[in-house]
Amino acid sequence: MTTDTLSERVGSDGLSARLETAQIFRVVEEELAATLFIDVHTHLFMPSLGKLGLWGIDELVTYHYLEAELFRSSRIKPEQYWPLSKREKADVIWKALFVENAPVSEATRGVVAVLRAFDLSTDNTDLSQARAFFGAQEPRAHIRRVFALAGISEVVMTNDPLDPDEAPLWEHGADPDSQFRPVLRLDRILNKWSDQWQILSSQGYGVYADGRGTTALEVRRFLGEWYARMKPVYMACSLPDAFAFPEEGIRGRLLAEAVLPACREFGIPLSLMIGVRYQVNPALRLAGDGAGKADLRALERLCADYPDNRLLVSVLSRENQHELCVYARKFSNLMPFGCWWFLNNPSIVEEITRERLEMLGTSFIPQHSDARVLEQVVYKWRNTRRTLAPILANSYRLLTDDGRPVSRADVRRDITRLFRGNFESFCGSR
Ligand code: RAT
Ligand code: ZN
Repeated sequence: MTTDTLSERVGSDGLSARLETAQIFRVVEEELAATLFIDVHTHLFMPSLGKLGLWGIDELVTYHYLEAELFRSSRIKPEQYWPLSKREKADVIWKALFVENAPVSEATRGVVAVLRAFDLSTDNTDLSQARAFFGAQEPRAHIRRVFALAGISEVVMTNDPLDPDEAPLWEHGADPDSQFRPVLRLDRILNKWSDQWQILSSQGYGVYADGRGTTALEVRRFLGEWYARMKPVYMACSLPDAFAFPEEGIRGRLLAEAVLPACREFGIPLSLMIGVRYQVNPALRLAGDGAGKADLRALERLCADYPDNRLLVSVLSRENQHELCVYARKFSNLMPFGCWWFLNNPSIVEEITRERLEMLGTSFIPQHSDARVLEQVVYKWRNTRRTLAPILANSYRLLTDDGRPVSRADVRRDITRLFRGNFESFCGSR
């Protein structure tokens, strides 16, 4: 249901009327369902970026979250798995995680919920019915249907200008799409400089392996050119648990002398996703990263020393969540967002979201999907709504108990702020 149709049904009196305690949960559920969210971080791609955009059952079943689970429930070894075709991989995972075991993990349940959303069987022993269904979809109409099922109006992409498959598409003028907002992702530049600097150098930028001379200025010029090409809503980088700032290394220098000044110049935030332990098991490839507790004093320095930069921050370790809230209370240029990757499970989302509401009110962005496969937004946003409804309702119940009545208009304003307004105002787009 759209917000408009809901308000017609409710009427303006109903909007401002005090809610009885017994009504609160239902109203929160209705408002969560009626609000179209902005998905502030995904790995989805707009149609003009062609084959980069993943969708359909074989991609859903071979999501790297499921690949990690495969090696726990099957005897297959990574070296036997990787040479298989995409279909063969999906068949192996389906058999191990969906046929021979009950798909109770968050990532496996997600596939079940997607099948159900499209009225497909959820307990078939093979994927033929689902393959026939997804194979018959027209991509653009399918995207519209998926967004409607997920209750989202737009998604934010992850666009790396040094990705050899992606960069040429932008250079040839990929058609923008208002439902897919670009993000200038800096992982290759900031985390893999020793492999990447020669690519910039070969493109005519005066950069050096050790970062001397014109390097930082030239990286800034590179960012400026990509800003003009992509019009990103923010720049972004994932960072290890050992991230430190300030630091003498190349990453610290490029951050201070190229990235932060460029973000200030363009008036956009920098998103930092802190706490990855890259490739703790390289045999698992994309599924081989782990998580570690970071020293958030690096974030304290960034917030304090760069008050004119805005930082959108997600931290991967559960142990860092409370500190992140404390820092957000100190620095209004810090916006916590999402329950990222290993945290996107109902038990942990519940804990983190309650803590954030208690410490920050509605001044944070509760969740992003991190979807890599289009249809994942259906289950990820469904799960977010399901987990958040009782948490929000409980906050309003406590508030009512403490003496402040709550109306549907309050609930609508808060949900809109959490899932749209905070992002829009932090990114300067509204
Ligand atoms: O959650 C994920 O899919 C991870 O693999 C990462 O991509 C992470 O979200 C990131 O953006 O670095
Ligand atoms: Zn991501």
